[in-house]
Amino acid sequence: MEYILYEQKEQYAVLTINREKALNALNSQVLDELNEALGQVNLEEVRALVITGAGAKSFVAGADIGEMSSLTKAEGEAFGKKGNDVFRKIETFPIPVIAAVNGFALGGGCELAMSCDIRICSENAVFGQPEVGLGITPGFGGTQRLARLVGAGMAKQMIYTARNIKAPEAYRIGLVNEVYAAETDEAGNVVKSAQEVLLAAAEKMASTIAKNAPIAVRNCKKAINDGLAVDMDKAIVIEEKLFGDCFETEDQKYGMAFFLDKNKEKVKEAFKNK
Ligand code: DAK
Repeated sequence: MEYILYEQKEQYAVLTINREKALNALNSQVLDELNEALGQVNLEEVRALVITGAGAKSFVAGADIGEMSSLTKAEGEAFGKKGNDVFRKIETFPIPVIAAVNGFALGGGCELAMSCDIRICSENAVFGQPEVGLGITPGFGGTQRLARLVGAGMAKQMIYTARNIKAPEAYRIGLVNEVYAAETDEAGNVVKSAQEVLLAAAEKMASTIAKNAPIAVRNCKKAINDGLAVDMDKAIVIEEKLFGDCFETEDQKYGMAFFLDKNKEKVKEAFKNK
């Protein structure tokens, strides 16, 4: 693939959008390759996925404006569907997906981050939905996911004004869970860039998730996503079913046996090859 780097690191993987010259803007090829790369994730082994952008300047600076500029209505709709399909694939991906936002996350870039389960960012990150300034509406789910994440009032303000926000404001409104700064020594020299600190944190989170029972983690993602789409009476039923689904699995038997049995080594040994 030309624009996607993918590295599996034991039980988690890092997917990098690698089109640094254009600040990782999403053209059709990037979207196609992203779709293909997701299809190739080994879900037998990988339990959490980190998505980031190449370089320290940009996560994804949006959909490719050059490519979009000459689209007809029909082509625009097809392009929107391509993006929506791949973002929805991320949102409903069986395992948790963490967006490590290392710089600009504008338009389609902000929308890509919002289709992930969790967003963390570097101190130089910038978020925004600048589409109305370009004569279009956010087309990859921005009007829907931003409103759900930060509330309708704040989403409307960001979308109508097309104003970009920096990392501290994104943190304040709940668009990101954490902001990471560069590490400096006593003299103030940078010993680790914010991007390095961010990626290390994203990988640590992915690895922590990967240590937990995989069926339970997957079912939690599904319960939260599916439950949010319906009213509470239906949501509780969704939770009940996914809760019940965990029973009789090796994960559940091991997790509970490990807690209950005083002889932890015996339990580990008994479940070693399961
Ligand atoms: N598309 C294409 N190229 C881009 C790009 C983009 N979104 N963003 C940056 N680049 C390219 C620049 O053209 C430049 O290329 P060269 O001139 O070097 O060839 C290179 O990346 C470096 O960018 P700059 O020279 O501009 O770098 P600066 O540091 O000066 O500025 C910036 C960085 C991020 C502030 C600036 O590049 C910028 O404003 N970029 C555009 C950001 C933006 O407006 N993004 C939103 C795009 S709209 C839909 C589906 C989806 C969408 C809409 C509808 N349908 C339903 C059909 C989504 C829309 C969007 O995402």
